[in-house]
Amino acid sequence: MLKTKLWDIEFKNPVFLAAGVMGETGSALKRMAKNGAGAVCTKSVGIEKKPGHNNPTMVEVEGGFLNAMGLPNPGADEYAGEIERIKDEMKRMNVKIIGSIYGKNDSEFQKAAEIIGNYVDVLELNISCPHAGGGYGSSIGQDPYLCKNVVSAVKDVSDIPVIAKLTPNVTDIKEIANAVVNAGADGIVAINTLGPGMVIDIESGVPILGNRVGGMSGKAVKPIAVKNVYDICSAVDVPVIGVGGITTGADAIEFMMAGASAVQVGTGVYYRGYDIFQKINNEIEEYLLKKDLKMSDIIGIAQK
Ligand code: RRO
Repeated sequence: MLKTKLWDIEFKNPVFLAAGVMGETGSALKRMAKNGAGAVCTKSVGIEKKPGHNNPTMVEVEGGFLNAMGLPNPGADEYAGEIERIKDEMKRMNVKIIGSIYGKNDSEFQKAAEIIGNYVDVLELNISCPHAGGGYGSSIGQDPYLCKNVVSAVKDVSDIPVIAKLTPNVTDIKEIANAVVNAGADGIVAINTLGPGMVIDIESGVPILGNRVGGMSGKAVKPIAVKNVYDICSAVDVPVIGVGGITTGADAIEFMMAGASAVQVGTGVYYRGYDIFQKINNEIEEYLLKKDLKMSDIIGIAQK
């Protein structure tokens, strides 16, 4: 009932692990797979090892979390080894792997794609981190010209689906969606975290995050994510994966009604535990059974 075909890949269900949460090691990915995710996405990986920002890298706020992890990762070559170790078991469980990659220019994205692309089912381009600095992240995702160049550079060296993860911190999300799709993106993931924002400790007067500012995730960003997905789906004709504050089956259904073909869960893992994937799948199934509907009946109905 929950089987979802995107491109020529069949996913056992449409509830995936989002980039950045529980994705720093192969064993963490495997754990999410065992808890019912239809696919798991790696932490964003670049061509070189990066230590990330100083602690604290995450702080809870009303309605969500603010994070500035700072792209910590062991580099593409070493991360490829992490995936290699879990590959067979993921196949046995029928859970697909999405490799999230980042870079500061076309050639860095291309190199990361050439390495990670050999180990995963789908490549997700992170052009949207709101606090990455150094030419990474949303400085690419806010500029349609840079978006187009990164996507076409990666498409030139890839024979698996390439999807772009977009930032909500733009004036015209449809313009960005059109730019990545015209450059050959096979799908879109929306949204990355909102902001950046800041939380200040009023005893010391010092911003709490080590990086001072960070991206907002969790329940409070959900309406913004739903609207972005809705707008993107009205502008382009590729599969869209919705992400941003999804905690329940009802949340996932809302994204599907906006037009998403699948969803990703990140911060929700902190609210409902590792088995959130199984829980959301059960809740979607209960809804569909109760209403006597199929998933294809609800995808995009809010567009009508
Ligand atoms: O590592 C991070 O700080 C981070 C990344 Br790469 C991202 O894309 N989004 C986010 O909120 N944090």
